[in-house]
Amino acid sequence: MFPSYIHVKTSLLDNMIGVGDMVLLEPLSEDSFLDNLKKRFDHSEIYTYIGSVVISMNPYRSLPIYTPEKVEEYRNRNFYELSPHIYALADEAYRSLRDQDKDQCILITGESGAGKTEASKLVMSYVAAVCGKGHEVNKVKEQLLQSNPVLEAFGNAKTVRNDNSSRFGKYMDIEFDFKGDPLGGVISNYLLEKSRVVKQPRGERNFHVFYQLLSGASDDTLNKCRFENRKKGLRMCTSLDNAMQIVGFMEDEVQSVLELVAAVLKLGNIEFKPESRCNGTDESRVKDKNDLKEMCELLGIEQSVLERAFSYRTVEAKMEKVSTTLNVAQAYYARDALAKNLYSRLFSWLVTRINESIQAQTKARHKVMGVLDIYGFEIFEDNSFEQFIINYCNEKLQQIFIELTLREEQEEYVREGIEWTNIEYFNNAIICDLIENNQNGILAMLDEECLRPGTVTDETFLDKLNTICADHQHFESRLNKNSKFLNDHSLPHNCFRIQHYAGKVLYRVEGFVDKNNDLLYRDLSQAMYKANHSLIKQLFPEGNPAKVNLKRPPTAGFQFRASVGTLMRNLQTKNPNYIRCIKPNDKKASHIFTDSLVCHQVRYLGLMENVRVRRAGYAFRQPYEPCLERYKMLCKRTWPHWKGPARDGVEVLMADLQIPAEEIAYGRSKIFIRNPRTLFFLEEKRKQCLQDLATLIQKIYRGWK
Ligand code: AD9
Ligand code: MG
Repeated sequence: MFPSYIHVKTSLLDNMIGVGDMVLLEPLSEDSFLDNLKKRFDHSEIYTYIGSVVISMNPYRSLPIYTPEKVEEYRNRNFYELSPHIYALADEAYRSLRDQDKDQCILITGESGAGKTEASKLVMSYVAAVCGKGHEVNKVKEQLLQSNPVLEAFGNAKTVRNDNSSRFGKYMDIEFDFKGDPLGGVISNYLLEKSRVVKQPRGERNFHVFYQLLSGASDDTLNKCRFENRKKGLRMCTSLDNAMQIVGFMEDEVQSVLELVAAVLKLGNIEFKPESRCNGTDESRVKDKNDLKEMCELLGIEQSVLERAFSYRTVEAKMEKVSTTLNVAQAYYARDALAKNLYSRLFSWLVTRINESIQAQTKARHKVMGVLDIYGFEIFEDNSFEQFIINYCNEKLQQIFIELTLREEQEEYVREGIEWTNIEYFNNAIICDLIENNQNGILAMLDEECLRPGTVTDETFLDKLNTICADHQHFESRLNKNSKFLNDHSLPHNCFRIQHYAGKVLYRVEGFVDKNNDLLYRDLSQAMYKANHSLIKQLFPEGNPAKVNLKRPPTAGFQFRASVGTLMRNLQTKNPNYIRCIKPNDKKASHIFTDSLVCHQVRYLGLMENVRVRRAGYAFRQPYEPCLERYKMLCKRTWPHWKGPARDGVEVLMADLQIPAEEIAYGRSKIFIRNPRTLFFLEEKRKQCLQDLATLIQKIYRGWK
C-alpha cells in the first residue's frame, strides 16, 4: 500500500493494536473506525491520529505515559515518528512556534467528561518541560501551571457527567520570547455558571472551594471565617493555599478571598419570614439573625444596612427615589442574586489578579500559544440558560473546526488548482445563526424581550421564539410545523428544542429572562460598596452613590456572544492544533467502551468526514520557497543554489529523490504531499545529511588543527 522507498520504521501501522492514523485505515467505514478505536483503547492506546488531529479517549485511570522519560522520547521528534500521543501534538505546536514563528492555538473539544481539561494540562506541562530553563523561566512556568488548581477550585464542580467539571470557559495565551522561553500568560474566562452557587441539580455539588474551605482550612482560617465550631476534617485546603501563594497572592489576599467564600456560605443560611403590615401586605424579615451578623462581621458591613436591603427596594426613576417593600419570595430572590454576584465577581477578580501575576514582565513578547479549554457540550434532563450558553459555545467551536479543517482544506485545493471531488459534510453554521443572528437569533430575541417595557416573562419570550423561529429546521416548538426533526409530540408547553450538531436538547425557558438580565437590586450593591473590606468594595463599583448610572448594563447573553466572537476571531489568526476528546462510557469507569456512545460522538464530531477529506487529500503542504530551502541539500542539482523558479527546483528535487508522482501534486503556490510518511522520509534524509555534514566539518576542523 505504501511506496517501497520508505524503509523507516514507524509505529503507525500495527495490526495488533490497530492503526495509529485513521488515514491509513483499510477499508474505511464507520464500523472499522470504531473497531480501531476500541482495539486501541483495549490496549491502553488512548491516542489516535486523523492526520494532524489527535483523538483522545478518556481512559478514566492513570496511565504510565506521562513520565519525564516520555517527554524526552517525544521531544524534537517528527509528528509521525512515534506512536500517537498528545505530546507529539504539543511538541509540533511548540516547535513550529519557536522555529517557524507561527502563533499556535490548541483547540480541545468534546463533551462533558471527555478529558478536555486533563488534555489542556498535559499540553501545558509538556511545553513547560521542554522549553527553556533557568531561575526566572522556571518561576514563570510554575506560576502558569499553578494557576490551574486555583481556577479549578473556584470554577469546577462535581456534576453527574464529571466529578471535576469545568463550569467556566477558559482560554490561556502563553507568551514566548524569540528563543522559545515562556515570558508569561494571559487568561480569559467565559461566563461562569453562577447559578450553581445557589442551586445544584440532584447528585451534583457546589464549586469545590466551598468544601475545601470547610473540611480543609486551618483552625486559624476557620476561626477567622467565623466557623469556630466546625468539626475539623482532612486538610485539603493546603494545596489550594500553596497554589495561590506560588501564583503570587499575598497572605492577606488569600484570607480576604476565603472570607468572601465564607460570606457566601453564611448568606445561603439566611432565611426570611413574613411580617404583616397594616395595609394587609406581607413584608420580609430576617428570621434568625446569627448568620446575617456573622456575614456582616466578616465583610465589615453594618448589619442594619444589609437587613434593610433584604426588606426594601429603592427604585430610581427620573430623579425620584421610590422605596417598595420586598415580600419573602423577593427577599430570597435578592439573597440569591447577591450570592451569585458575590461569587462570580470574586471569580472574575481572581482571573484578573492571576493575570497581574503571570503577565509577561517585558514587552519582548514574540509568539503566542493559546490553549482553549471550555465546558463541553451538555444534555441534562433539565436544561436551562446555562446549558444553552455552553452548547452555543460548543457549536461555535465545531464551526471553527469545520471552517478550518473541512471547508478550508477543500477550498485550498480548488484555489491551488488541484483536482478535487468535494466531500459532503454537515455544516452547523445554520445552528450558530439560529442562536446568534443579530436580528432574529434566539439571543437577540431574548435581549429584545428583556429590554421591552411592560410585562416580560419567560412565557412571552417563548411566544416570541415560537413565532419568529417557526420555520427554522433546527428549532422545534409546539407551533413549528416545518421542522424536519419534529416527530415528538411530547414537547412540554414551557420548552423549546434545538437540534444541535451534537444532539437534540430540550430547553426549559424558566429563568431565561432573569438570568439574561442579571440584575442586582441597587440597595444591595450599595450595601456591598459600603463594606469595610477592601476586596468587596472593589467588586461592586456600581454601588458608589456618586456614580449612579441609570443605563442598563449589557445582558449576560450579549456579553457572552461578544466575547465568543472575539475569541473566534482571535483563534482564526493562529495555526490550529486539534484535540478531539471522546468519552468511552457514561459511568466514569475505566476499561468500558460503550459502542453506541462512542459512535454518537464520532458522528457529531464529524470525524468520518475528517478522515475522508484527509484521505482524499494531501497530508502536508508547503509553499515552494521554504520547501526548497529546507530540502535542497538532498540533491546535487539544487544544492547549494537553485537558479530559477522555486517550483521547478522542487520538481527537480522530488524527481531526484524518486518520490512517486502520485504522492505529490504541484499547486499554484504550494507543493502537496499525500502521505505523512513521504514527509517523514524527507525529514529523515535531511537529518542524516546534516549529521554527515557535521561529521565532515569536524574532520576538516581536526585536519586543520
Ligand atoms: V467538562 O466539559 O469540564 O465537564 P472535561 O474537561 O472534558 O469535562 P476532564 O478533563 O475533567 O473532562 O476529565 C474528566 C475526568 O476523566 C478527569 O477528572 C480524570 O479523572 C479522567 N481523565 C481524563 N483524561 C484523562 C487522562 N488522559 N488520563 C487519566 C483522565 N484520566
Ligand atoms: Mg473541563
